[in-house]
Amino acid sequence: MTYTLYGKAGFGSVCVEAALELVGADYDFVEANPLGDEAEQRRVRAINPAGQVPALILPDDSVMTESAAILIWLGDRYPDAGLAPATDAPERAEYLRWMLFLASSVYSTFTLSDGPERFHPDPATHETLLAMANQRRSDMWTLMNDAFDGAPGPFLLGDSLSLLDVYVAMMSRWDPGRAAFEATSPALLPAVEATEADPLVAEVWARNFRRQG
Ligand SMILES: N[C@@H](CCC(=O)N[C@@H](CS)C(=O)NCC(=O)O)C(=O)O
Repeated sequence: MTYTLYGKAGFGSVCVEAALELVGADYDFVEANPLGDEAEQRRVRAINPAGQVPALILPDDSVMTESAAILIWLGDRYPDAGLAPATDAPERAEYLRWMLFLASSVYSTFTLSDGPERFHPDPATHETLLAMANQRRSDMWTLMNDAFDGAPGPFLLGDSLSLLDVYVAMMSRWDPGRAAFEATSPALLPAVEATEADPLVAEVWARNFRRQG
């Protein structure tokens, strides 16, 4: 059962890499830069027509994309790893809610940052678009932070690490940086720190976020 993960250090493949490590799956990592030159972008589009990573080739050779879907699928596919609430667990609804929130409301702001020209052709608008994407991201972190304020912890869904923690921890490292995340999301921070203290997660982080503390 070998997977192939297409990704790049520090990009959205990080959470899938961590999930594959945590479930104990065999996988090969193939470096693919969706923001690289035209040839590199063509290579990514050959795997994922959206031109994005992560993309995961499953053992049956089918292709899976969309980070939240991949995490949810892996969590369900390896129930013994205990990284996702079972379909009948009380935490399941909250797990799905926030996994999808992160993909649709937080990650989507990076889609704008990665290519504002895809949203408006006039370069004169891009500075404003980028500023609005940053503001929107900050607002969404605040909203999620408020929802988890006072939650028992130590992880977002309670006693044990889930792929929701891994997803948040990855995005906490992205623009505008960890200090900004700490300011907007103090209630999420303890779970992020507990996640990063997991030895397997720490190894993945060391490979992917070399320049950040
Ligand atoms: N909805 C996708 C978004 C993936 C995504 O935007 N990945 C970034 C790298 S972190 C990327 O490939 N950006 C290049 C682009 O959007 O053209 C997912 O959740 O997997």
